[in-house]
Amino acid sequence: MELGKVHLNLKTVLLTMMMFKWGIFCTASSDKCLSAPCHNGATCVDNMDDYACLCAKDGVRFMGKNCDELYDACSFAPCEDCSSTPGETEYHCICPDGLAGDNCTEEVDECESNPCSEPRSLCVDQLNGYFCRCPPGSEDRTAGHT
Ligand SMILES: [Ca+2]
Repeated sequence: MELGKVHLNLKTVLLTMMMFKWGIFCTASSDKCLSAPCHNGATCVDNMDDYACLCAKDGVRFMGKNCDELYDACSFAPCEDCSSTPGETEYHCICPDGLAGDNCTEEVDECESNPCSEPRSLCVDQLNGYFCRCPPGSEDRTAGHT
């Protein structure tokens, strides 16, 4: 009784192994890469029931599921006004007035050029501008309120 059970289990294991070997348990979709869906030198990676294309990283760059669209760096850029050359990874943000930096995140210091003069010598930086005021403790003699 005990011996027969072990024998049956061994047969089941062997049969299962053979079925894998014959490809009975393999799904037809496991060879998605055979049709070479990836373009422009991309590498195809088989998933369970799909494929993924790893686009080539040298030369002209591509994107999209099949790496058949020219890379658009601006679609990943954090700025609204952007320019780029299709196929290249660099982008250029066109910043609104008063902002600067690669991603337009830096505020321009309009006071940097020391635009204020006596008596309103204190420059106060604003977004896209500045104003001049008197230093604390001094009187504004040009304001006309005497
Ligand atoms: Ca500013």
